[in-house]
Formats: sequence, C-alpha cells, structure tokens
Amino acid sequence: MISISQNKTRFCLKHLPLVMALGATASHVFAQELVQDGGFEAVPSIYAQYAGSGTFFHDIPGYDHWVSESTDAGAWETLSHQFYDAAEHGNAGFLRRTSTMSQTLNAPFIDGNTYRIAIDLGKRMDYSYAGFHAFLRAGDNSIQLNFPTNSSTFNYGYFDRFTASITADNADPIHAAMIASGMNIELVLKSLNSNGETAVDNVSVVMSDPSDDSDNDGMNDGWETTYGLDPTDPSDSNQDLDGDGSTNREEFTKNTDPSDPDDYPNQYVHYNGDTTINGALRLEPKSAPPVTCPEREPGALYYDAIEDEVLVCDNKGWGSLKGDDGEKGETGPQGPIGLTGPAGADGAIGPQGPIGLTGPQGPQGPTGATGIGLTGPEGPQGPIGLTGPAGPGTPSVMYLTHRTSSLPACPSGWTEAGLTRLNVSDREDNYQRVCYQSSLQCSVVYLTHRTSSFPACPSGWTEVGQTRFNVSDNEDNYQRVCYTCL
Ligand SMILES: [Ca+2]
Ligand SMILES: [Ca+2]
Ligand SMILES: [Ca+2]
Ligand SMILES: [Ca+2]
Repeated sequence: MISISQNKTRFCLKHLPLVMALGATASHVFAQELVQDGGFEAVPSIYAQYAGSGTFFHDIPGYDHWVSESTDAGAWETLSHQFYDAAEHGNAGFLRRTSTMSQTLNAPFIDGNTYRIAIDLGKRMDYSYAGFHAFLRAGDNSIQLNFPTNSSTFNYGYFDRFTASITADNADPIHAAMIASGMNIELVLKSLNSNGETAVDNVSVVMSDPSDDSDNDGMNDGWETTYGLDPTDPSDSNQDLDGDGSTNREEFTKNTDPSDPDDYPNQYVHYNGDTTINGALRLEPKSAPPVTCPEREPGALYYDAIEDEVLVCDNKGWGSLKGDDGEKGETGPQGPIGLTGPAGADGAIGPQGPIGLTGPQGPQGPTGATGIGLTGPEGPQGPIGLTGPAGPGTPSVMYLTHRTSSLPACPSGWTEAGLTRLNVSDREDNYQRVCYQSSLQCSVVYLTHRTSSFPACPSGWTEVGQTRFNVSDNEDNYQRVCYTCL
C-alpha cells in the first residue's frame, strides 16, 4: 500500500535508529534504515554557495552516497534569506532543471516488506519550485512514490516533511519484476520542471519486515499496515480503531480484527461447569460500563456506581438486574367522572339564516332639521274676511278759543285743528282757535254766555274750559265750554 502524510514537527530520522535501539526488546525485530547521508551534512563550508556561480557540487567529499546525473543537482548551504528555517537544515540537496540524484539503498525489494520514505522538501524564498518526484528503482523498473508535486502544497520559505510508503507486493507485475531481479533498489529523486529548484534534506528510507515492530508499540509492522495503523507511530497501540472496547494492541495480542467491532478479545474469565465461589463475589463499581454491551455476549454484569445497582447486559444494552415482567392484571372498574374541563374556544360564525317576518310599524321619528326648499306655486285666493271694528270717528266735540288781546291754546288733551276768524265789527282780532278731542264720541257742545252772570254747565255736562269773545260791548264776553255724550 502507499500512504502519505505531512508532518510539520521537525525531527531527523537520522536519529531514529538510536531511539529504537534504546527501546528495543528481545521479542521484536526493528526496521532497517537504508539511506546513507540523507541530511547532506557532509558538505564542507568551502562549497558554501552555488547560486550564481555556475559551480555545482555534485562531486564532493561526504556526498559519495548520492549520484547526480547532471551538475544541476547537488548540495549547497542554505542561507537565512532563502529559508526561514535555514538554521535547522544547514546544508541541503538541490535539484534543478529536470536533474536527478539517486542513491543505492543496499537492500533488495522483498515481497511483503514495507519501505517508508521521508523527505524534507523546501521551497525557497528566492527561487521558484521545480516540482519533484521520487522513485524506487531496480534495474529498468521503478515505482513512483506518492509525493506532492504541487508547489502550493509547500510553505514558502520552509522545509516541510513529507512521507510515503510502499509495501512490495508480488501480485503487482512491476513489483514482481523488481522482486525477482534480486537487485538492490535505488532511491531516485527527480526535478520535474525545466526551471526552478527543489530543495531536499533529511532523506530517510526505512525497510521493515512484516514481523518488525518499527515503532516498538507491541504491534508488528505488517499487522499495523494491514489494518491501516501507522507502523511508525507508537501512540496507536492504545487507541481503539473500531470502538469495540479493546485497544488495538489488545486485539493484536489476542489476534482479533482491530477494524471489526464484532471481533474482539474475550475479556471474561471462563469457568467450566458449575463454579462455587468461596466468599463473596464483588463487582468493582464503575461510573460507566467497562465494556460495550451490544457486541458482547449476554449475561455480563457490572456494578453501576452512579445508579447504585447491578446492571446486566442482555445483548441489547445494559439494564437493571431484575426478574421477568409479571402477568398483566385484569382491567379495573371504571373510575368516577372527572371534573368538567374549561370551556372550549368559540366556534366559527355560522351561515346567515333566512329573512324573518315583517314586524309592526314603529313610532314616528323626530322632525328633521329645516332644509332650504324650492319656492312652491302660488296657492288659491282665500275667502273674504269678516268686517273689522269701526275705525276712530271724526271728533265731534269742538272747542273754540277766542280772544281779544290773547288767543288761548287748546286745553290739555285736545288737538289743534286750525284758526278761524270771526267777522265782527270791533277792532280786535276776532280769531278762534279750533280744537278737538278724537277720543270722545260726543256731538254736542254747549256754550254758556254771560252778560252779567256766567252760567255753569248744565247738570250732566262736562266743562272743558272757558273762552272769551272779543266783542264790542263792554261786558265780559266769556263762554263756558261744556259737552256731553248723548
Ligand atoms: Ca508497531
Ligand atoms: Ca503503531
Ligand atoms: Ca478495538
Ligand atoms: Ca475488533
């Protein structure tokens, strides 16, 4: 199989054999490191730079393990302006312009063996990335390793570690040819593009037999590879790949399938036949089920420390330890009628009913406000009215004033009608003033006259006043005016 992973953590596989040696146990064989001088550490400082000089150091002391097929591949010293992590790498390999560098691994391609290749690939700050391929080659046959070629995969200015692995499989014709050749295989690194540059460092190839335990985690490489675990990562031994409650290492030890939750090591002690326990059987309290129930055989017990009861696995889940359900009882008598519940919400308004009978006429309403109407036609003449009362008549009481030297005014309450003149022979003015009183309906005026006496008004007559005649004799010529209404 072929797998790839990217690891940003800096570590050098050159030191791996020492780590493995310290953790070695007698029961496991460790994988074999195949690359020599994968870190390009042997480039002396005198060969410090190639850039711009046209001199490439593909044939230098300490570089013997690598063979460059052109002068566009070799080693040089990285500078800080080229890589932010230049100090961690020092000297590095470079591949330019479709150049190739290779190294014999001094080991054949063996069926079933796994070859894991790890390389730090760098993308310079001051140079474009050329693309990169890696191969395992035996004679004319080669297998391309699955390394990234897209420059966007890389962090500009940093070395990033990439890994790939391949397990030799006779079923593959190319693999079979390489296996059959018996030749030592080579690691071939090749630049892809006609321009740019790929920097490499800390190259590592580790070959492991299926029985090897490269990471010393108690599970051998072949078994880890078969089930998709990482033969270079010891942390997966305590993980539970299939979630069946058994760690991967437990499954390896008991030879069960770490990827099949229905296949797991039996974790229970078996006693054959009837077993007597001398003393008490004590279940250790647990806050959670110690194993998964549904996949387990039924009958397992555990003491639930939270529920404070013993639970039993019935092959479906953990449940209380109890007997079978009792038989269903008979139906009891009907209970009392319950209380009336709250009124329901109003229903919707129903359809309108038919028109009803006409009722009696109601009382007349109040007179409305006066409006301004049009003038109607002239009506017919009315009947002749009754004769009214007689108007005021012509005053019938006349009063004459007379004077000789004065002309008396009308008495109070009388109205003057005008002056008349007496035709007398004396010298005096013979005028009379005519007065009337319209309110009296009387027609008789009585004048008394005197010579030597002055008679009063007759009985029943009303005196109005006196007038005076201015006549020629020497007597008093007074008249007394009287009237009566006959
Ligand atoms: Ca292992
Ligand atoms: Ca492992
Ligand atoms: Ca498991
Ligand atoms: Ca399993």
